[in-house]
Amino acid sequence: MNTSFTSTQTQAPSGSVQAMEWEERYGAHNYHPLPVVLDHASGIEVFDMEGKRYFDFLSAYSAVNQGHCHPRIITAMTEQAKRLTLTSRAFYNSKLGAFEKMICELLGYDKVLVMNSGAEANETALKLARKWAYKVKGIEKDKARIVAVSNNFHGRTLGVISASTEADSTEGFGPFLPGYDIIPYNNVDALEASLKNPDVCAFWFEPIQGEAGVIMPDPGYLKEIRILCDRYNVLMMADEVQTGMCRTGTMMACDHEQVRPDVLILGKALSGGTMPVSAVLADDAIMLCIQPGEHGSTFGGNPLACAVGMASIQVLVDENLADNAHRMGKIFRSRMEEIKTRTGMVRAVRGKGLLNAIDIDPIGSFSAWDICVEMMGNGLLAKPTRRDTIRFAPPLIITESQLLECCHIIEQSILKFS
Ligand code: IF1
Repeated sequence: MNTSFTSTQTQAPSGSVQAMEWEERYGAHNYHPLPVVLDHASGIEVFDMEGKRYFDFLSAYSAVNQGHCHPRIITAMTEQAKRLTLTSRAFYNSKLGAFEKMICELLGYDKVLVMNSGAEANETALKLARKWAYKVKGIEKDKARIVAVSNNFHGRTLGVISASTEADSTEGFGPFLPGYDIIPYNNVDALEASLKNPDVCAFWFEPIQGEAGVIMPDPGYLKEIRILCDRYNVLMMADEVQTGMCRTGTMMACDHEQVRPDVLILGKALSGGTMPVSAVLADDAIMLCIQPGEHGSTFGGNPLACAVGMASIQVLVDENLADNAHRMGKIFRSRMEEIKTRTGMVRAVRGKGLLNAIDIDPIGSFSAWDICVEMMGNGLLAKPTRRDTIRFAPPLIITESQLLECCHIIEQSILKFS
């Protein structure tokens, strides 16, 4: 084993080509990125190593809602980083209580459990639901079941992918965690039938399915979930890791139907894209089912994460980013509908706020990936979620003039294949 570092191991790549070569040679091949190497960013603009500018229409999968390197968030981060970054939860720290108070009062829950990644927050919610099943609902030990929906995405950990219906997420990773019932999304009858099983403790869903291709449920679906979960004494567990934090034009996507989940799962933009910060919110009857020593994480609730979390939430509120997402989203979808009519190459446009997607109707042999490569060449970054679906999710700070410029880039890129 090499125990002495040499100078070559601390060098920066000479440029994008070498950066990609190094990733190919030394990195796991668990992604297939677009061939662009990002080096610095501000707001909705990202720049590659050669200084070329791109408009970011992915926002790191909705983690950069506040815009890249938001000054207020970076200031909070750097000031806290010089003061105290990590204590573990073996001790109190001066930032966690303030963050917990702020987020619980803002979102209207008794308590919050702060974790790191979105997958960890979902795993935490699953464990909470099971604890509640045995301690409150009275389900027989080890019999609790959780209902999930097909085409779900909640993260990559084994407990989470055990409920996945996607081959990419599950193939070759078995055996899986038992105790899940899978039903179709957006199907109230199937939901009611599944909740009649007295061993069911929770219904776990995304208010809009992001990875599945920005799949929107019918109006009223969220309200129906709330009614049925109340009727059958089942926890309504909303994964708002991607749809939350103002992305869909309201603080949470469940707000569109004035629905309050029993368990609310957050991540991504909770940190403004600076570091992993996730959270699970619930009232005491649920949250206190977990007692000291039964769950935790080294970094969960660290003071740096809490300082960043408070600044990230403050930016969303102070800059009215939900309202901007709502207004800009309407303009974006109307421009996409125009492109659909004009080019005849777009099969569908859908979305809410600034979480949108188009289905490409490939006339020839080109795919959504080809269009994304073309858009990249024209200075806009987006990525397909399925073969023919492109998700568009810019930072929520985007202005109308930037949005219209980007719609022009999207249209020109699509027309290249007509
Ligand atoms: C990847 C997808 C998006 C999420 C929801 C939990 C998590 C995610 C609704 C887990 C994470 C990310 C993960 C990233 C790509 C991206 C993604 F394509 F994978 F599905 F956005 F749609 N709940 N989504 O969307 O949060 O543990 O990643 O912090 O894994 O490739 P995480």
